Parts: sequence; C-alpha cells; structure tokens
Amino acid sequence: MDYATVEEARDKPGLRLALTMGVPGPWSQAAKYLFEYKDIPFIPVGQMGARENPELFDWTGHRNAPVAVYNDEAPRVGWYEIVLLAERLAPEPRLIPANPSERAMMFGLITEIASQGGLAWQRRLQMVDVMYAASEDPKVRKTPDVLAIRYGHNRAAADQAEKTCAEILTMLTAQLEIQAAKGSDYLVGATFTAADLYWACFSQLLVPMADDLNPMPARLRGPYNAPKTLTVDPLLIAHRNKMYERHLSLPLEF
Ligand SMILES: N[C@@H](CCC(=O)N[C@@H](CS)C(=O)NCC(=O)O)C(=O)O
Repeated sequence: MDYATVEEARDKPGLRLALTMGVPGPWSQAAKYLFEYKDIPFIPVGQMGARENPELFDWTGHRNAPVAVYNDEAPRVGWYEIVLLAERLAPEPRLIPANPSERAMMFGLITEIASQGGLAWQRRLQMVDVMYAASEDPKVRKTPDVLAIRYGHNRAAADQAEKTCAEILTMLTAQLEIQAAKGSDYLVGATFTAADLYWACFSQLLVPMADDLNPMPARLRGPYNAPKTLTVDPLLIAHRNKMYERHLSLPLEF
C-alpha cells in the first residue's frame, strides 16, 4: 500500500483514510475493503500502530486507526459510522440490507465482532498477554504497554477474554448454520453484507491466513493466532475464505 503522510493528505478533497501501516489491523482492513468494494477512491494515510501519531492527532483528534475524513466533514472513527459513510457515498453495490430485521441482525453481528468489549477487543487483551510473555525487554514491551493503556488491559479483563470470545464464536457458527439451512452462504440474508466483510477481516485475529495471502510480520503471527484452547469452527474459516475469494482482493495489503 502506498501511504501518504498526514501533511500530504490533510488539505486534499475527497476521502482520506488513515490505516495502520505494516500490520493487518482488522478495523483498518475492514474500512479499506468497504471503500474498495464500492469503488470509492480514497487516499490511504499511514498510521503507526501503538505510537503517538502526533500529526494524525493534530488533524483528526485521534491517534489510532482507522480514521475516515471526507471533504471537510468531521473525522469518523467508529466502524458503524464508517460503514454508513461508505453506503452513503456509493449506495450500490449495497453492503447494508434493505430489510430492517436483516439490517438489525447485521449491525448486531458486527457489534459482537468489532465493538468495544466484542470479539476483537477480547482478542487484543489476550494479544497483550502474549506480547508481554514474549520479552522482558522494556523496548519490546513498549507496544503492549501502549495497547494495554489504550484498550483497558488488566488481569481481570484479560482473564475473562477467552470465555467471551468462545461465546461470540459459538454464536457466529450457529448463525452460519441457520443461514446454510435456508440455503444462504452469507451471515445475513441472501447476499454479501458488511457482516461478512467484517468477519473475514477479523478472522485474521484468530486464524491468520498463510503468508502468501497475509504477509504479516513474523513476530505478530504468535499474538494473532488464537490460543489452542479457543476453538474456531472450520465453518467460520471456510466462510471467510469464500468471502475473500468471491468479494475481497487477495493478498491482504497493509
Ligand atoms: N475506533 C475503531 C476501533 C479502532 C481500533 O481499535 N484501532 C486499533 C486496531 S488494533 C488501533 O489502531 N490500534 C493501534 C493503536 O492504538 O495505535 C472502532 O470503534 O471501530
């Protein structure tokens, strides 16, 4: 990915998207695919994970990613408002179901995957533990130190993470089974939606794809892989592989 600096991007018109550089951060990956899927042009702007990013903060008021800035509108940071922006800028091909109960289901599923306290949030708490266990070197521990403070890591929070992850994974597997019984390959309704896109990207935080498809730094493979005690049903992985093959570009770019 060819990233612009904040200085190069901030005064440009159109969509600017700050994305975490060099790692397949799932919130950034999902935001990137939303706009790619809809053929909405954007300028990718580099954010450095777990760093201060003072220029990004000065521009948007945020240090993490993704941040979507469209023309002179207020910066958008939450996945929900970024999904709505993509749908507004290019209503077709749609990623949000027209049917309200399907829509509610879709947003509920992404909440479980990507919101505060959800699957990826819990996985990040576990990841901080793995990073701490890997080294006593204060320089290496700077990254988990920053993530721990930003995302509320403490012993009690990390200790309950596996249970919450397991519950959410069980729910997602059951949803795929319900859908399969209705003859659908998708998490909601009969077509590809943002829920499928978010699950595909966030599955990389449990079972990252092989290096040829997800060329992530080797040091991150350990932290990105789910602990052996956490079962990820093969149905969930087959689903994400299908979503990438049908609807999303491979290999991953970050
Ligand atoms: N604001 C996003 C979540 C963004 C987020 O958690 N970003 C993380 C992804 S790991 C990040 O940038 N972490 C590295 C950092 O804090 O620099 C949302 O609610 O959708």
